[in-house]
Amino acid sequence: MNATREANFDGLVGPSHHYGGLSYGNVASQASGKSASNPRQAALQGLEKMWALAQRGLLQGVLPPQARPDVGTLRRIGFHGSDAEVVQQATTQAPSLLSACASASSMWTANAATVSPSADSLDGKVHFTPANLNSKWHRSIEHPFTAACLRRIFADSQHFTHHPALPEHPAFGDEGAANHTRLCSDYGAPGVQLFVYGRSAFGSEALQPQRYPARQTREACEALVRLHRLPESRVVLAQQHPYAIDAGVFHNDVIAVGNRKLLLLHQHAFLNQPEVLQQLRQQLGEGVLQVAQVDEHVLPLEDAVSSYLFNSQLLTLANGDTLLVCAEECRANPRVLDYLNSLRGKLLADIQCFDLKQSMRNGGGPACLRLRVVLSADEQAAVLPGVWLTEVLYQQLCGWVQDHYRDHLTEADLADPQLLYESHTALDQLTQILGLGSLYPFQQEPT
Ligand code: SUG
Repeated sequence: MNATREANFDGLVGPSHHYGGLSYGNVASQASGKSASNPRQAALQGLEKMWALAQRGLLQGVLPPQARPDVGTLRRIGFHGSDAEVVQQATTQAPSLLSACASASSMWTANAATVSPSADSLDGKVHFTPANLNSKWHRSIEHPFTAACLRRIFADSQHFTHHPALPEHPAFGDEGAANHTRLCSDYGAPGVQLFVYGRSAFGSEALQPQRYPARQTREACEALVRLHRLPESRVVLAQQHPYAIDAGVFHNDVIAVGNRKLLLLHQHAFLNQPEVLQQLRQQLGEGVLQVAQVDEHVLPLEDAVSSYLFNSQLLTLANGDTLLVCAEECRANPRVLDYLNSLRGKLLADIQCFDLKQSMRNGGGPACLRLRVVLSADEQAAVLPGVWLTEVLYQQLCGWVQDHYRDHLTEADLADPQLLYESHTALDQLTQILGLGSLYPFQQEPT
């Protein structure tokens, strides 16, 4: 029996979850901007998905939210005094900066890092590189905590290698696993890693997006391949289709999802798509890759973006069957539903839908909420045990959310220093629940 499995580490939604309209090019974030959110419901929706998947026998982990508002960053840009004074000054002088520093965006852990399994790396280690996320300021402040958190959870240097985030310059724009797909015949066997970029910093793509920014660069992908010690013969680099970016596909995981041998994607996922697919087929070996391509006339890009079909999770159940986990929005769209029903019983053994509206309204579907980490049995045993979702932990976390989270939050509420204190109290308790030890800056310095 092969004990190597894929674990999904979902981000717990933080207490300051709100709609800041912060992500230009992410149509849901732009459309929801300034409306009221419900952080409690958001966190519970995420936990419900995690627990449902754990109950299906999948390896499910939890990653903690970041401390927000990020008073350290607000101090770095000149606000000063006590935490309450910092928040108060930012409220009056620069409310949009306060909103950015209060974003709960670390919940989308598909953007936390790029992870390569040990079966693929030449040195036999699991490699982690936190994403610098430098295309959006509110996300560019995530990586220092992400790095600390991943180092704490995957601490054993015999198995895990941690790299710092790539240089913080647009030339190395890196959005993490959202633009990275690993395909393989079996989790424990060497796989092929597909890295997707939207632009080259030093090259010149003939075709570029015209409307929305391309977040990931080719240079970042190449750096990750080198850092993670991946053999060139098992790596494919592909340019995301500029039309897709302009239609609101700001990450590749909004237009393609792959797991093991199966790649589900839209016709306009990549530029030169037939060549990309041919390269993948060649590298994986004859007859391994199964491609389910959805053409524009079956499912226009607009429906793909509004339903987030391709932001589904493809998961392998214990009996080898494939489960597709999608957002409720897929069931509500007749074209998507027809398409999904056509796959049921063929490529997909089962389909499970979740209500993730709180996250979806900021452009985060099921796959955005999780970071995949393929782990051998020894590597699984080396993970900090408190982050694995058990029934006890699930109940504890639901109670913790009920105790500490508000059920209504607008941008105006970010001005309330009480929100920051509530959040610190909650996160302090969370580190105890998960057995993380002191991890947050507010736990280390007097405030
Ligand atoms: O980076 N939204 C996130 C959504 C990330 C989704 N992740 C993946 N596709 N993997 C983003 O655009 C919106 C925050 C706001 O507007 O309040 C935001 O950051």
